[in-house]
Amino acid sequence: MAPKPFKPALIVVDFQEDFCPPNGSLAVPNGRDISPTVNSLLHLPFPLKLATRDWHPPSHISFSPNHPDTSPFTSSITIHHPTDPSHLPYVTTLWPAHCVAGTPGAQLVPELDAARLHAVLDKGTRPDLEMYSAFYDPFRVEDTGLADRLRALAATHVFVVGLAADYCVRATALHAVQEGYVTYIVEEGTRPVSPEGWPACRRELVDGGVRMVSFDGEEVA
Ligand code: VGL
Ligand code: ZN
Repeated sequence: MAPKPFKPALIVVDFQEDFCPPNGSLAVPNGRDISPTVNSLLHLPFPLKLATRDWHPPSHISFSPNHPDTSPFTSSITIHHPTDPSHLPYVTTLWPAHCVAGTPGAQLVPELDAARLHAVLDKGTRPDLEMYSAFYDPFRVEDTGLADRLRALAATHVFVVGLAADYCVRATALHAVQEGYVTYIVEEGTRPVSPEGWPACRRELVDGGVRMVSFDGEEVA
């Protein structure tokens, strides 16, 4: 059988004000520095270029202030399936309030060349679920439609960049592998919340089938 034609998709995850210094409520160290790499990739002829936004209601379950006697970054919470108790619950970290739908902190950063995107997908819109992946939450209750879009395109390869490397980029890349795509994270196009933990996380991603690559193309102005 002839090999499938090369159809790469680019996914820019959560490149939003709240994940960037200096004012983001959940600023990723040096998060804004990914913009030259992300924009260079956006200038390449990917047949599909998408961005996601973390887009939470104020009551979101991942916000530490919504849970008495908890602290962001160190406390965690158990999340149950909204209707079906046969699903295994999952434990997840609590964060400062961030990316509240419609607020300045939830906007895509102005450095991002958003005019080159085909679409922006919102995620984490339900108050009762955490959702790191650009595809779906761990129970697959909330689905952005990304998997359907990739199938409709007959995509073969998925390139992931954005914030944060160790949370939403990680989860998105692992789901892309599971969905059957040859999956890359372009390293200069992402930054982790926790630089200390990144080497171990990076190894885990490689072991999970994600290809870590470096971008050495020209930077765009
Ligand atoms: C993210 C923590 C909480 C991310 C989103 O985009 O990586 N991290 N919500
Ligand atoms: Zn979030």
